[in-house]
Amino acid sequence: MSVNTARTEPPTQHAGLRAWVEQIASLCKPDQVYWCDGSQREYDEMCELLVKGGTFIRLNPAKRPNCFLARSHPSDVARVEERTFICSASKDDAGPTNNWAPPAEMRATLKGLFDGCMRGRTMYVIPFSMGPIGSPIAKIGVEITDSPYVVVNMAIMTRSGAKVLEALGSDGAFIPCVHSVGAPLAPGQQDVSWPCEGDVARKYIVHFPETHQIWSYGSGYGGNALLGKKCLALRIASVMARDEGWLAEHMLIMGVQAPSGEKTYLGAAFPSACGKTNLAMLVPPKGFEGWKVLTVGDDIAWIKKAPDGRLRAINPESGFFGVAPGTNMSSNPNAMASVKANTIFTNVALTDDGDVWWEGMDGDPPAHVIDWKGEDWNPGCGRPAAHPNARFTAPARQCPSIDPEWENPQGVPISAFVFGGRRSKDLPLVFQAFNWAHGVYLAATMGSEATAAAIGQAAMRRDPMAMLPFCGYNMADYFTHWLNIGRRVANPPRIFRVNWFRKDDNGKFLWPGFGENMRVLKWIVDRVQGRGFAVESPYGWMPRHDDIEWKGLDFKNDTFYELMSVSRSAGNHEAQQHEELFDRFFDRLPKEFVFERELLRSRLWRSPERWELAHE
Ligand code: TSX
Ligand code: MN
Repeated sequence: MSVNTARTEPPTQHAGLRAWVEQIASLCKPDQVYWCDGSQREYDEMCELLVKGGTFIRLNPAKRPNCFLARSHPSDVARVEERTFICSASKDDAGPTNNWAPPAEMRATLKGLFDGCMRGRTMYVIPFSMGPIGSPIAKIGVEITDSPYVVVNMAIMTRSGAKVLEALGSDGAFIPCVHSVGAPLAPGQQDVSWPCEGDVARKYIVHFPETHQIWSYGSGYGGNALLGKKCLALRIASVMARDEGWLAEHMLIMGVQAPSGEKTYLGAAFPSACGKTNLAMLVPPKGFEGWKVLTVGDDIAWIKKAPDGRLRAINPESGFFGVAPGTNMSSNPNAMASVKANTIFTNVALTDDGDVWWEGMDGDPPAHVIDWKGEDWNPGCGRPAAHPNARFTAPARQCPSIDPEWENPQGVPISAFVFGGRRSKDLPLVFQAFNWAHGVYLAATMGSEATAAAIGQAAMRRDPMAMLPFCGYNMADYFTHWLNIGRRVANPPRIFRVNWFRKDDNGKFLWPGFGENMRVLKWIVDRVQGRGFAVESPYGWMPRHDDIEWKGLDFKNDTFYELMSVSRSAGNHEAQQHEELFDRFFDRLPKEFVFERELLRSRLWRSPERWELAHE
């Protein structure tokens, strides 16, 4: 591999940055150092380099212009939560939901692993901004990596290169991120198409929350390697947000525009496999002519109090790193349009005409493809063609529903927070919290069912605010921080819970979901704007059938009441589970949560076994 040697000299006068890069280079011992400038020319050269090295396959330019396919090592296909560490000085500051190791011990381990880990490779320096450059909410990071795959993905997912160095100046603050695939090359040793550490016990995704440092070793995939995303924008940013009085959340940001032109922005958090990207890019259904959903972000929101006292949010990313399987023209036409060009596909299937394919794409499966492992595949062979966690990396600006305001450095004003999980029973389609503290409780008790493949049974996983794998400190303190935020802002956003996934007794989905979710969004917007009607239920404020816009959909009264019903025994079981969830935080848990749980029990006590909305 050869790169332009002109870029081995540091193109910055920032003494701290230059010293840090020198220090990492002397530890990792790469063949050369390359400072990324973030130009299109550099991106094109790097992709060409990846094609020559066998990591990338250029897709058919007539079908997917400027698109590439990468196949990872079969052992390196997802984030490694069991190897993710929060190394705070005190174990209690990481909390019971994070892996913890003593910082000094971990630093010694990392020193050993990184010593000489880039031999035979180029060390790339990527200055990047999370958020529009110069935004008062944005932060600058610098990722050092030995993976050119990371360089080109970071070029899509973040604003990176020379313009970031310029913003950093000679003494600006940056978050240092060190990444290595952990596969040094001996002199003359042939590289492989996806170098990584094969032994999962030697992979490390490490965060030092007190010093804002990130070290990642052994994996080249997604959140393990693109350190601006989960590591910086969530785990480290959540710590900075606690200390500086803002929120770093695992949320999509969307605008709902009414025919009148009125625009209402929401932040929404869902655990994985709930269709967050689909919601962010929703296409309004029949009956909603003149309405628009506008996408600001699909994964992460940084939310800060503006000078007027209201909360405003930015999307710190500039691309989508979305799950490909299940994405099609009916589930998400805007995502399909976003990946038409200039996109990197990872672990999807390659068609005979040089295009991509995955399970759940429109139309019949092709008669033959090369699967994500590089092997021949046909519809009857019994294996998936794309890995279930196969991804696309696409520029956000290519999304047809992207909001004209998506790069506003001041962010967009947030009027509501929506939290939702995948719950096949007991939880209604939508309800609104009685107040901020109740809403924080609803968010913290969110959970989702993941099918345990072995028994085909749904197992509930609580995932407070969808932040369980992403909070860089003790989650009890995180709940307290949320409670505090509500006291500090003017007009705190209203808080809602949704559940698109409730099933009837025959196992059939009660709610059509997808574009039809617009009807729920409209009720949320009406509530926020002070014109929506609701009744009180044990869980929160709920719409009656008449309070939802049904134009264009024939949705029966009785089905709606089944979808919205609350069972007292199920509610009590739920409250019991909340208690078990929160017990592990001991006395660090905010007292409000104990009282919210007892208030829930009191409301259930006063309700009939099966609480139903009054039929009109
Ligand atoms: O993304 C989904 N959303 C949100 C869309 C804006 N999915 C896919 C989840 C996997 C990522 C959904 N699946 C949604 C949903 O609202 N709802 C469902 C469940 C469902 C699936 C199929 C049907 C209905 C509901 N089909 C028919 O009714 C014909
Ligand atoms: Mn995510």
